[in-house]
Order: sequence, then C-alpha cells, then structure tokens
Amino acid sequence: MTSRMVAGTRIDLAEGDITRQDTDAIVNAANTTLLGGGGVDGAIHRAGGPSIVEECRRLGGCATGDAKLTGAGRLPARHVIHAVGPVYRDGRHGEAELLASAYRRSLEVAMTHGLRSVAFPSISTGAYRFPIAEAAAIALGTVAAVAAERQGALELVRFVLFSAADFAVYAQALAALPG
Ligand code: AR6
Repeated sequence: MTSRMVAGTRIDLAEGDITRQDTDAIVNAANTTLLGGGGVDGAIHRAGGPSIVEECRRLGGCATGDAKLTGAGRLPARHVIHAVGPVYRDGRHGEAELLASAYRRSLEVAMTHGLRSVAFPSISTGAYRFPIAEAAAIALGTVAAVAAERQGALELVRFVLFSAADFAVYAQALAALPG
C-alpha cells in the first residue's frame, strides 16, 4: 500500500479486489445501461447480490462521463457509485475528458451524499482499453484537483488495482503529482 496526502485528502493505492473494500462507497466501472457486465461490474453484482441491479433498473441508464449512486447490497461498502468511462478508440474522441468526468462526477455524487471515503477501480483500462499510464495520470490528477477545490470534504480516496503491474503504474503517477 502506498499513500499520499493531497490538500487534506489521503490518496491510497492498494493491490486487491474492489468488492472487499469497506469504504463509504466503492465505484463500479459500469456501462451506459447500468444493467451489469464483466470485469469490475460483474464482480460487484455477483458479490453484492440482486438488490443492486434492481435499483439500477430504476435509474434509466447513465451517460458516459457521468455517475449514479445505489445501495451496496451484501457488500461491505455502504454504497456503489456506478461510473461510466469511455471506450478508448484513438484518443481523439474526447476520451481523456470523458474519463476525467467519470472520476469527477463520482466524487461529486459521493460528496452530495455526505460520503467521505471512496474506493475506485482503474476505470476504462480493462474491456474499454484505455492506455493505463495516461488513465492513471487522469485519475489521480482529477482526484487531486477535486481535493484541492473541496478541502477536507473527502477523507480518503483509494485506488484498488487488480495486478502488481497496474499498481506500479499508479504508484508512478501518484509520485509525479505536483505539490
Ligand atoms: N477489483 C478491482 N479491479 C478489478 C476487478 C476487481 N474485482 N476486476 C477487474 N478489475 P473493466 P472498463 C480491473 O473491464 O475497462 C464491463 O463489462 C481490470 O483488470 O472492469 O471500464 C462493464 O459492464 C481493469 O484493470 O472496466 C462495461 O461494459 C479495471 O479493473 C465494461 O466492462 C477495469 O476493467 C467497462 O470496461
């Protein structure tokens, strides 16, 4: 585990499984239907049980770059924030902005509900094929920017990386953050 304080918010990096996190919310790497899928999405719905998809059905989907909140069923977290990252094409279709927006909207949804600790997976870098080094810089840069704007509103933001290789990429991006 690696940690760094940024503007009153602790940013943690951990290697592991997002479904095991006991933060106020965990973030799902969802798709626009919000009706489930593979990867993180499949793992969250499997571990959390059917109440999550039942709630999702009532939300009417979610735009790319946006995020919506549900309960967390049987998961140790209290809430799931379903965020939709972009499918990576060639980097010229607004992918960077949409990825930053997915992180920013997730944090806004958390803060709107008074949630102070949030765990993220590496959104868009699996099935959606976003290059991970660029994605890590966007993810951490966006969290640092929101932490600076909203001093103290977020206690902990944890990135839960699924492999040692992904962890190493995020560790490098965290060390490269200014300040
Ligand atoms: N905990 C943490 N990270 C995980 C876990 C887990 N349990 N499982 C996978 N990862 P992905 P995306 C990593 O594909 O690229 C779904 O079908 C994985 O190794 O889950 O945003 C949705 O329904 C990778 O590094 O999300 C969408 O259709 C990262 O999490 C689509 O996939 C993200 O991989 C979204 O694709």
